[in-house]
Amino acid sequence: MSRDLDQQAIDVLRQNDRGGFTVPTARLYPYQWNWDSAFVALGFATFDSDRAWRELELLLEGQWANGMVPHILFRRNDPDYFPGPSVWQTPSHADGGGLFPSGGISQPPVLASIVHWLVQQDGNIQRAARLFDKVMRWHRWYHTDRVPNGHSVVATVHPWETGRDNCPDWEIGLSAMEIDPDIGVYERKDTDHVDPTMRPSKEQYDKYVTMIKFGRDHDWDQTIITNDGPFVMADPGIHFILLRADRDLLALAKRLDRADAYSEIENWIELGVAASDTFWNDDVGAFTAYDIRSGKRSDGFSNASALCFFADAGSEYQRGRTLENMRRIQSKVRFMMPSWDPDAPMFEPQRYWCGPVWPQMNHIIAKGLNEHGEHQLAETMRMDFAVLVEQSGFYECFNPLTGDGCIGAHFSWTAALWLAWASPRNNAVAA
Ligand code: 9WN
Repeated sequence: MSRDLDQQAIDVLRQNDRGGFTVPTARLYPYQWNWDSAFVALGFATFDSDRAWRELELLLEGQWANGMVPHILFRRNDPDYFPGPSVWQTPSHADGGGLFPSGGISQPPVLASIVHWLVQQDGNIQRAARLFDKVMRWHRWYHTDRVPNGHSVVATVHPWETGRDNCPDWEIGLSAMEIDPDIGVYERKDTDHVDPTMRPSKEQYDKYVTMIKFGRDHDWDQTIITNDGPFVMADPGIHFILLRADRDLLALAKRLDRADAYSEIENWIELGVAASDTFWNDDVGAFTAYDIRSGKRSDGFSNASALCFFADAGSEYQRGRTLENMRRIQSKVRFMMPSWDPDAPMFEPQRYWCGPVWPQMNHIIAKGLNEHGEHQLAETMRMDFAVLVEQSGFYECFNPLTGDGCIGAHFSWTAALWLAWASPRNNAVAA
């Protein structure tokens, strides 16, 4: 059974391979996505180490002159996806964009951690050395261009940048903004491919498109977008992933003997540790999102709240309360870790980031838990993910109450994390 699933997972990755880069799934997401590719590399690394590195190298081909690595790379136009390159209208290579059109925002920067783990596995320091400066420049972009004036926390300017698109966390920023009356008529494609009750609403899409229009109208000037854009919130997901990635980048710098980079990265880590407290919401007992402009805090526990362990952030008290929340949530669902608190308003077990379990989030949450001695909960998350795949297949995400697969099937990161993490073969490797 699991041997079959290993083979099926390899087949999914091969089928989604477009020649050195992987699409998340055919038709619904027909381009290369940023954090998807990083996780996908872990799957390739289990059977083709060269191909794993290639995935990351191709992702970095999309890097902009300012250092940003965009959330989507549009190597060629594909009418199956909205919003495509003609909507984003990002700068050409000559004007500071990447080698080809892309989105004008970024995504959670898990890449440095993945590069570090790949080197630990295959020792290929030459491949890592070739990526190092590019990853440094991306982190520098996050620590400068995405920090609003007068603040010390990395912001996010679009829910898509967080990778947790329609999480209820973003309602604070969304409800404070207006839909631009000039966004024009557009045709969504996602709801042609999958059940609309699993996807964001029309109003949310109008606001997502409004944010794109703002970027386009300002020639994708990231300083203007970060300071004056329609949506400026702080995401514990990006914050904790970046802090962990900074730590892994420092470890990588040491492995590569890049002493010239140490003090800059150490400074980022110091700032990141200090900024963690600004996410703490004592009423909830968790690190939650907040709106940079109004200071309003989200009152829900999301799977990003559980990433404090991964970042090695927070006090013993803060981590203890986070664990209490996770145990309460565990008693409410069959499968850990839902993306939104089942006790909070707006929980919907099948709607995207309002409830479903996400494989890549489970993986990094569990990694952090293991590193903090919470082995039982970490193993529950791994086993839950394994059962979800055995029961429903390689879906994008899963209903935490029933285990049904949601949205995209034959999904790349699900196949990759099956191979790299959940497959029983990994027990054999560890034993
Ligand atoms: C927008 C590709 C991406 C993931 C995100 C997920 C979803 C895109 C969309 O799909 O977002 O970036 O069109 O819905 O939310 O995390 O990277 O798999």
